Amino acid sequence: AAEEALKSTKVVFVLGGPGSGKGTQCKKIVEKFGYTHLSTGDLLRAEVASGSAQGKKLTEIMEKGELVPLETVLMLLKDNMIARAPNSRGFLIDGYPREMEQGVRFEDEVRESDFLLYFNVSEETMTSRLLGRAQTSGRVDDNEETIKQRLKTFSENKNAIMEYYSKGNKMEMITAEKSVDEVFAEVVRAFEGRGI
Ligand code: B4P
Repeated sequence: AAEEALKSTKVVFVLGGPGSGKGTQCKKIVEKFGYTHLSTGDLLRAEVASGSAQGKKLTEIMEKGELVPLETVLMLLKDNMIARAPNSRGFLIDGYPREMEQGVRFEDEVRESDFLLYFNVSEETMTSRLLGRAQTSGRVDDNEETIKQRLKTFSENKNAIMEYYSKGNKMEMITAEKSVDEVFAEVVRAFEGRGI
């Protein structure tokens, strides 16, 4: 029944480079539209915090700014979606797909996405936001060296992903350079334009 519930829900992918404001905007979307927010980064950090053997491997990968294996992320997502589907009117899948193959596998094994929200912002802005957050976040990946690598990983994958979703008329591009509230106004327009 839970797997059935997934079929009738909505799925919005939320993508952007590290520090583009994905997590920040998702919190606001939840307040306004009541969606269920699942951040793959948060799910992975929770796995790390659980102290499992798998968690240790994940830390090493995240410290290097690389992508963790697709199977790991997809399984975490799927389990969480099934658990929460009965009480959800739709899902915001934040930080996913980070490589083309993640999107393809998700749509095969879970369900089709409704659209992809893409936060477009310059590398300079992303770097300065992440360095700002580094002062208080305690995250192993918020340091200059890892930020460089995260930006590189992102730029290697983004074109294929954007091309795929824009071809299917499924991409909503948001200019994310401005303040949190100004960016959110654009996000609201995108959601309303999609009839949500
Ligand atoms: P994430 O947790 O997704 O980290 P992130 O890209 O930095 O995004 P986050 O949502 O936290 O930050 P935001 O931009 O909102 O990923 C971490 C790592 O996990 C990855 O490197 C990878 O190793 C692994 N991973 C995650 N998903 C994966 C997947 N699908 N497959 C494989 N591996 C995966 O905010 C950043 C800062 O900017 C904040 O301090 C915020 O306050 C500030 N900010 C936001 N909007 C602003 C604005 N408009 N103006 C000024 N500041 C703003």
